Amino acid sequence: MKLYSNQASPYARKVRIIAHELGLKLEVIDVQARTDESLRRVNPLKQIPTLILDDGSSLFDSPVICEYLNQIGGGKFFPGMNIWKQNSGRWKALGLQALGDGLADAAVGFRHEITQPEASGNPHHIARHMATVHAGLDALEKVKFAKDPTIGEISVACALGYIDFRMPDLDWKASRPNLAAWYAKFCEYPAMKATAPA
Ligand SMILES: N[C@@H](CCC(=O)N[C@@H](CS)C(=O)NCC(=O)O)C(=O)O
Repeated sequence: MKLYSNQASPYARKVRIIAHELGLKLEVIDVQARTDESLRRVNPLKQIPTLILDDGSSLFDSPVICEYLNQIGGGKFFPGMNIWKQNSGRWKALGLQALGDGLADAAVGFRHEITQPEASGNPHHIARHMATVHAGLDALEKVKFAKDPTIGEISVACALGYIDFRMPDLDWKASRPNLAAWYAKFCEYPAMKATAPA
């Protein structure tokens, strides 16, 4: 399987973490999604991550690719049914994934605005993205994370890694001590170290 990816992408990092954890070999092709038109041949949305299966078909976006790899690799990152509380673990994990991905969307959107060729970007968009980043972090400060990481925990960690990489001046940790402590511990996983943004 081939993965169109980028070392800085929080979404592609989710996929690389799952593959690393499950011992799945991926041929990783690094691309600049914003400018590389050839990506559109395999993904009409021209986005990474895009996974090319051995039969040549393509899968996107990160939640779909992660669940696919989890299934073929026999992983436990997407909890299933629970006979006492149907689907509770699953919805918690998927809900947390949505929050983590949404936080990444706002941080990526912010970065996109401030790196516009016109230099300053749209102040309304910048303010909206920044408000979402702060609200997302505040919501995560109250979350009780699972001991055995699910796709939810992985998505949140990838979003936080992207924020630290691309928004280094955002001092989010001092006012969110629970989240900061959880994240520091999570960063110790070998899969996190092997996939750090660059
Ligand atoms: N919801 C998508 C988001 C993917 C995404 O936005 N990727 C960015 C890179 S970090 C991208 O490909 N941007 C290029 C573009 O949209 O033109 C996912 O989870 O995979």
